Amino acid sequence: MNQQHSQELFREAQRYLPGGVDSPVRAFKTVGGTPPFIVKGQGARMFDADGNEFIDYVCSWGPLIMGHSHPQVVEALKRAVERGTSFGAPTELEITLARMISTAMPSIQMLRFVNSGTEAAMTALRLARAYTKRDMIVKFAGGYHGHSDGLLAKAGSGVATLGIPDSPGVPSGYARNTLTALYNDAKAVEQLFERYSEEIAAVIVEPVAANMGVVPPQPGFLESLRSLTSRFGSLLIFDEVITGFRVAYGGAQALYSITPDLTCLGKIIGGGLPVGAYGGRRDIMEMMAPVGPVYQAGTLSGNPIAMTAGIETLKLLNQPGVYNQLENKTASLEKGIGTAAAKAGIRIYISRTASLLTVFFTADQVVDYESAKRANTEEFNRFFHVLLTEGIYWPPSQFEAAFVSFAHSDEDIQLTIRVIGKALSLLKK
Ligand code: KE4
Repeated sequence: MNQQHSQELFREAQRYLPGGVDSPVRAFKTVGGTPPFIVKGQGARMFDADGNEFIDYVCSWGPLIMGHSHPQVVEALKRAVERGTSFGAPTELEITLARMISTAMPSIQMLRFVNSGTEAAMTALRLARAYTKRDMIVKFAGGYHGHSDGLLAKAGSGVATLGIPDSPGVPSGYARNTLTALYNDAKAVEQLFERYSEEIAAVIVEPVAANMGVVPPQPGFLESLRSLTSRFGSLLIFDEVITGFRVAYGGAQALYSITPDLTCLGKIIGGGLPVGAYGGRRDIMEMMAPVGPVYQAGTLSGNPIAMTAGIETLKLLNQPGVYNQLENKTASLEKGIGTAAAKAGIRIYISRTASLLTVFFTADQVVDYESAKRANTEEFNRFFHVLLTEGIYWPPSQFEAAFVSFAHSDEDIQLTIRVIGKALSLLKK
């Protein structure tokens, strides 16, 4: 695959941007090689600076569930941009998108738009702390909720100990209030509550984990978190930045029939433009300024261009049969990969929820971050590069999700399966 122009651009980018990127995973550091510099996205495809064409399974890390440059979104954006890009004043578009979200997810009685999932999760935790007057939070190893200081923390030695920073620059004082448990281990969460009961403000969880690779909740796990937080007067925060409008139109809270107290959203609700949101129970949300004392603000929050892209995307999703087709496309991909792996004699574990999928290079079941980390990343990296060379743009990390969009045709899926079959058979050699 000719990457001469991307290589030149990557060198130049690294003069101005750390690692040549604006978000670390894009630099291909764990898989190696040169990231293609993209010039265009269309439907399920992306095109790079050297003229290479890829079937895209990153989809901007989730937002583009209807594919790149969907005509309905593009046309609406063209009209919107001619009316102005930002006013720093309220618009009806914010009401429209907020109403669509609240109708889809009734637990969200009230919400506020921000500009990223990080802002949404950061503010939801500030709000939970203010509402409960407690400082501690519980998260899960391998769970990612954006890069705010308190969330870049990992378990200290042993589970029921205070958190320690997971990145330089995070003060230990911030990290110590973050307790960590293993995903799907409700018993560990109960132990944390028994030890820190009156101090835990909230549990924040990806209702389908997707930042350690895709790891669905085991039966009873989410229900346990709901009952524990209710029992101890803490809040349950669903981080649905990935799962919101992805695993169902009503998100994971609809799929698993769990009502969280607060929900974080992002990605799809912006339709490819920067949008995040946090929302939930009215009595909690009305603590936010200017109604209540908890402060949060944002220059471009709810801007009309981003709102337009989100509104059009949700309109497209809220059509009969869309999620059935997404399910069928991804189930077909999953089946084809399984068949190809069996034929190649390669032991993999495919983990899927709806149109989220991860191929783990391990023979064992993956139920949490510890089991995910046992995957063979060297095999994954070789797999990744065969796919890229053959025109399949797979997520450049074993610990990320592949995203199938409505724009992926049956032919795209069959072509992908053939290429994956080739990649797996080459691993055998
Ligand atoms: P952003 O700040 O990147 O918009 O959202 C942070 C975030 C919050 N919650 C969940 C569950 C998330 O997955 C994310 C961000 N997801 C990553 C992909 N795993 C974004 C890709 C990247 O970091 O470049």
